[in-house]
Amino acid sequence: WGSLGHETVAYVASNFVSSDTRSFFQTILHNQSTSYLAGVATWADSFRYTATGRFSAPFHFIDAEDDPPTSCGVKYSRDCPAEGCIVGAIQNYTTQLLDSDLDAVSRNMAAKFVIHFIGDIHQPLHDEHLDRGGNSILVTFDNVQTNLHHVWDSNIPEKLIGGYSLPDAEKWATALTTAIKTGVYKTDAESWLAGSDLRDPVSTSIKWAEEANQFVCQTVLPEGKDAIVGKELGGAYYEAAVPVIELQIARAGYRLAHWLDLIAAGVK
Ligand code: DCM
Ligand code: DCM
Ligand code: DCM
Ligand code: ZN
Ligand code: ZN
Repeated sequence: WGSLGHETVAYVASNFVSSDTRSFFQTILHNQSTSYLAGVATWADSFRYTATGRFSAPFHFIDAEDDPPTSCGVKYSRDCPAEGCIVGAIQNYTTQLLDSDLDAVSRNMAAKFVIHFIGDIHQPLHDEHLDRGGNSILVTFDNVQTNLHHVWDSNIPEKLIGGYSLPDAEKWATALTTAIKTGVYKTDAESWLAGSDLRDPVSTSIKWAEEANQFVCQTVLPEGKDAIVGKELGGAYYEAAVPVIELQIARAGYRLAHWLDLIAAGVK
C-alpha cells in the first residue's frame, strides 16, 4: 500500500487495541500521541531504499508462483526464497518482540516492521509473482500512465478518499472502525481473527496471504493480464476493486490490533 493504506491500517488498529497494548507500543515507539502507530506505518518503505535497509526489500511481499486467473494459491516452501519474504519477516520480527531481553533499538525496529508488513500482506499484489506483483503491467488510471501494482497500492485508495494525508487516513479509519463495530463487517469481524496463533506466525500469516492472493484471480486479473494491459482502470475496474480494498484495509487493521494485543500480553 501507499502511505494512505498503511496509515489507515494503523489507525484502525489503534481503535481496537487494549489500553495495555497502547501503552506498551507508545513506549516502544517513543510516541504518546494517538498517532503512535500511524506515525511509523510507512517507515519500512523509506528504510528499504537506504543502504542499511536494502536487506529488507524482499520482506514487503511473497511472490506466489501461481497462475492467475486460472489458479491462485500461496505456498511458503515454494514461494518464500532464502533472501526472505513477508511471511518469514512477520515470523522473525514478531518473535523478536516477544523476547524481553531485546534491546530498545531492535524492539523499535521490529515493531515498525510488524505494523507495516501486516498491512502489505493484505494487498493482493503483494502475494503474487506475476510481473513483479503487477509492477510491469502498464495501464492508465484517470488518464495518467501508471502500473497495476501502483493502482492497487495508491491510485484506487486515493481516488476513494480524495487525498493521502494523515488526517485523510484517520477519517477513513474512523469509517472502517464503525463498519467493523456496527456496520457491514460486524457479523464477519470475529471470524477474521480465527487462526491467529502467536506461537505460529508462519501459518497465521500464510493464511492472510492466501486469502489476499485469491483476489488476484477474482478481482485483480479476473480475465487475465492481457485483458487489462494498456487499459484505463479508473472506471468499471475501479468500482469493482473498491469493496475489496476496503475489506482488506479493515481486515489488516483489525488483525494488527489483535496481533499487537497478543504480543503485548505475551512478552516473556
Ligand atoms: N516510496 C518511497 N520512496 C521511494 C519510492 C516509493 O517511500 N523512493 C513509497 C511510495 C509508496 C510505497 O513506497 O507509498 C510503495 O511501496 P511498495 O509498493 O513497495 O509497498
Ligand atoms: N505518496 C502517496 N501518494 C501520492 C504521492 C505520494 O502515497 N499520490 C507518498 C509516497 C511517499 C510520500 O507520500 O512515501 C511522499 O511522497 P513525495 O516524495 O512524492 O512527496
Ligand atoms: N513488489 C511486490 N512484488 C515484487 C516486487 C515488488 O509486491 N515481486 C512491491 C514492493 C513495492 C512495489 O512493489 O511496494 C514497488 O517495488 P520496487 O520499488 O521494488 O519496484
Ligand atoms: Zn506495494
Ligand atoms: Zn511496503
